Amino acid sequence: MITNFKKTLPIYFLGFFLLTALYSCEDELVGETQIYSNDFSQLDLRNFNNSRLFVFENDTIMGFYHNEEVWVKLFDIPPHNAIKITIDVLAHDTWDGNLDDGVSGPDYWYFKIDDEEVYRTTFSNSVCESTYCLRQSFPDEFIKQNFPKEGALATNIPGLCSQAGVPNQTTKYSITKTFRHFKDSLKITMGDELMQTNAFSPLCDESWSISKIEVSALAVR
Ligand SMILES: [Ca+2]
Ligand SMILES: [Ca+2]
Repeated sequence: MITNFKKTLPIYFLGFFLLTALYSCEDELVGETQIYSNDFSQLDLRNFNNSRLFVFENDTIMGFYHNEEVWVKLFDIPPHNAIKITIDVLAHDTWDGNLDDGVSGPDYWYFKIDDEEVYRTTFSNSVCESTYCLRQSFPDEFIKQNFPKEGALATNIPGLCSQAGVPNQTTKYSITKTFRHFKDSLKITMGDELMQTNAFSPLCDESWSISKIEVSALAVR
């Protein structure tokens, strides 16, 4: 026993040292203040551009979009050095994920901070069988080969337009990302590059909506 203890003790010390080194490299959160929260239930579209609301599944949400951008500007943000953004996105109908055939995809969704793209992914509402499965990049950024609907917040929502009333044809995702940011104003732009050249109405074939945006100002050191 004593021999074993003597052998393993240095390994414990090494592990402790590595863990300490690892954590000391990470940012420490010392303050967090929520500065914005909008689930559109108050019909609040102040400082938005290209926004529109509709009721879907008894919920007022912003949408729906296909090859469009919508943005919101926030002002008078208290002093901070990072910003945390949560966006809840609904992917309606026949999203084709990473499919790269020049007709149906890829189907990208992205967002920008202060006009600079910071996040880009794809969503897929495809079935996934041994012979047919259109992969998506979410929960990672483009391009990763994840399963359709992977990382979703909810999948049991009917389609909206081309799949109206069909079960499980809208998928809801919640995306939370933290970025370095210092300015007292912030512009968040959400957009897509959807492709469906063979559809009579591409907007009806596949589209997206936003059900919630939350922003927190962070102090990290
Ligand atoms: Ca499609
Ligand atoms: Ca498509």
